[in-house]
Amino acid sequence: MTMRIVRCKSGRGLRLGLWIEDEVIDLTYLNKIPFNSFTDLVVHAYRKEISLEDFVMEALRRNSKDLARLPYRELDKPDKGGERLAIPIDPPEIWGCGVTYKRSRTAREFETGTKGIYDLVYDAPRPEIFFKGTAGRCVGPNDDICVRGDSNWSVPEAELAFILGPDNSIIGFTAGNDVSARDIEGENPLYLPQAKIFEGCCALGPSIVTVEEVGSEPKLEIECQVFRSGKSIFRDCTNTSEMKRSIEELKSYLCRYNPMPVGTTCLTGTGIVPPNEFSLRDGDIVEIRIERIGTLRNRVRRLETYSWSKLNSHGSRGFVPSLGGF
Ligand code: DO4
Ligand code: MG
Repeated sequence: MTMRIVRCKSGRGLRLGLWIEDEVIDLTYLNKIPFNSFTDLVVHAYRKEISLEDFVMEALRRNSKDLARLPYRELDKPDKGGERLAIPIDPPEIWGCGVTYKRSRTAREFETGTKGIYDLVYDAPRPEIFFKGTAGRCVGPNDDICVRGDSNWSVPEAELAFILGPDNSIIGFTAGNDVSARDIEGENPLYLPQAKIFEGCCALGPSIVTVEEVGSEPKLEIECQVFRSGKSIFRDCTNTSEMKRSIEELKSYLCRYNPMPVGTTCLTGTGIVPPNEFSLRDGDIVEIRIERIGTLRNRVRRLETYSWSKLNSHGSRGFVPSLGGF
């Protein structure tokens, strides 16, 4: 049994859930304590000096009869009302690692026509780490990811993401889509922040698998598939065992001289790159499946004009307290 944490949203606010097999159990109130987020659970267990797993399992045993349950497949649907999956965490900061797989190095060399810097960073002791965004730019399962209106060559990047807890510990993993504008980075690598950070530039979900479940250096299958007008137009797979660097190495560079708030999420780089002639289009559906985490599905929306109100539509994810089960 894999222990996976999800969140669900409805008109009544956000709820925390435990996804076991094909059902989701409402964890928002355990032992009469409200848990609004995965990090609340982690911090609670940390203070009690017990493992997260033991805390949740014990609370389930005690509260089992009172906890609402829903089939997972009923929650994994686009935002059309009713209970549905939400982003599993609101990361205060999202960071990304680059050129951690050979495939990514080759892709960067092609798009920039530059060999040196990507070769060097692939082999250097210090990894490439960049700022990717904030919760307000990030979406959850079945939300829209965006491509920039000033890019004609944008791609999904399917990546394992780790989540930091107290004392820079890794507390769990989720799937991430590091949507990137290859033409903008390709024009000049100094444009990297513009290639990486924009409205809807990152998706996370559908669940968080705990570090107790998969270990601190998990070896997991990653698959990325893109559908256009209902047909699969791209599909490829990799495994995190193909990564050049360890998770520990990435985390230690990320946290050097850099205080990380609890919940910071870091994408570990892509090992899947679509063919060079491929670009995402408005209406495409991107699916990223990571073993033990699930399938993160998002529709693509092309941003034509800059709009502050649209930017805000991804931004307000604060918890709205609500009582009752699913
Ligand atoms: O150098 C640019 C970033 C590369 C990246 O995001 C990746 O390898 O996943
Ligand atoms: Mg990436």
